Amino acid sequence: MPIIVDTDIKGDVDDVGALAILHAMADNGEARIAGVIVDTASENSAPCVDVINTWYGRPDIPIGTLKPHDGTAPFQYQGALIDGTFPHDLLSGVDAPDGVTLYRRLLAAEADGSVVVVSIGFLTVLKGLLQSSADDESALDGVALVKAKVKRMVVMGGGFPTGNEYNFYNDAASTKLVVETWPTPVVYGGKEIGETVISGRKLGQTPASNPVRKAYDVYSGANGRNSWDPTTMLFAVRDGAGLFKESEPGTIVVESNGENSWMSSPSGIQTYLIKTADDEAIEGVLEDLMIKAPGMQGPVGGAPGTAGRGGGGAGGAAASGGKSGAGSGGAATSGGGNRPDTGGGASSGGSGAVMAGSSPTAGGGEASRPTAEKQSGSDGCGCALPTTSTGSAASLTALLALIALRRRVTRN
Ligand SMILES: [Ca+2]
Ligand SMILES: [Ca+2]
Repeated sequence: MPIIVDTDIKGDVDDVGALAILHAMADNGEARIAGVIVDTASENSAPCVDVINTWYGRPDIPIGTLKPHDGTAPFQYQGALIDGTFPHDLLSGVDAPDGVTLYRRLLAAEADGSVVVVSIGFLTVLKGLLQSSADDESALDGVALVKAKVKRMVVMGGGFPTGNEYNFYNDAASTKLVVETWPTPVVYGGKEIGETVISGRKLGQTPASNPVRKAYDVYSGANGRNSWDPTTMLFAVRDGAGLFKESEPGTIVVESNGENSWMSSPSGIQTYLIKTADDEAIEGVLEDLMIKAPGMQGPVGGAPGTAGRGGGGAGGAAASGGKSGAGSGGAATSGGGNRPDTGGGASSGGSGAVMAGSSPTAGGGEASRPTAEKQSGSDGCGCALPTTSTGSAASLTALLALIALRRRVTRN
């Protein structure tokens, strides 16, 4: 299942958590990450995505971004991620392709009706996609291209049955256009879904070299964060999985100020999420994914981090088994994460503007939640997954060869 993530990774750390659990699920073979679109004007957002992708062994996942950039300094945890501590080669969003262009390229390369778009930020670039015209990427205009390629979109936004939520009101005009014209099914994860689900508190069990841990540390100490984006991501990949169900079909209604309401309708192609499990159960699933070492395909827990990062590429390769390109799309490759991004920089960080010193605890509020752990049944379990223990040396050798090849290709 090819996934395109649309993120405002900047102001809130739960975008980092959502990317982390997506990579963990990709390592399980549950999804393939086709690309990531940044919907903020921060030139520091795309490098943050590249840091996370690189940590998980997928350094070449295409990343596009809203343009032009606003020239703002790295914000809060952004500074800690891109100060050179964590490897990545996309050093600025300036070097990333335009988000609409990349959307069109990614969609054109995928099989008809296959793509899941996960929007965990503003709908600004999505508006641009819907308003786009035929170009070198595709002969279809934006609406037709989405209709052909996108199976469904899952959106963190709004509140249900009524709401007034940040992702929606921050760019209300884009929100209104997208929700009123998106031509395929949409599932909305409202603010109320992730509001009381706290995740990220177990990241201290992972290596200090884990940028996800670092981002959460900088943002909120060991207190975790509300899980608006992670819950939405979890549903996008796993559907209900005993944790969520969809509402009756209907249509979302968004006012010009971004407030939303809901109209049930048997002919509607939109739904919103309803929780069917308690928050602790959802937290357990999210935490297990969030602390899963890159590339590991076995159970979580037990000396996280000892697996190192070498297996990441193997996970990426395994994740590419979904439907790929056949029958439609163009010449672009469809292997998970093997397409070169356009980041030109060769070195991996090393300098850059370091803003890490200041670490205001933005967001605030949720620290009041008691940290007493309820050991949910899923902790340390991950039971169903097989442990593959053979062939690791051989696969490591193959992986190193693959990395060497990829470097040559990427660097021209
Ligand atoms: Ca990269
Ligand atoms: Ca977000």
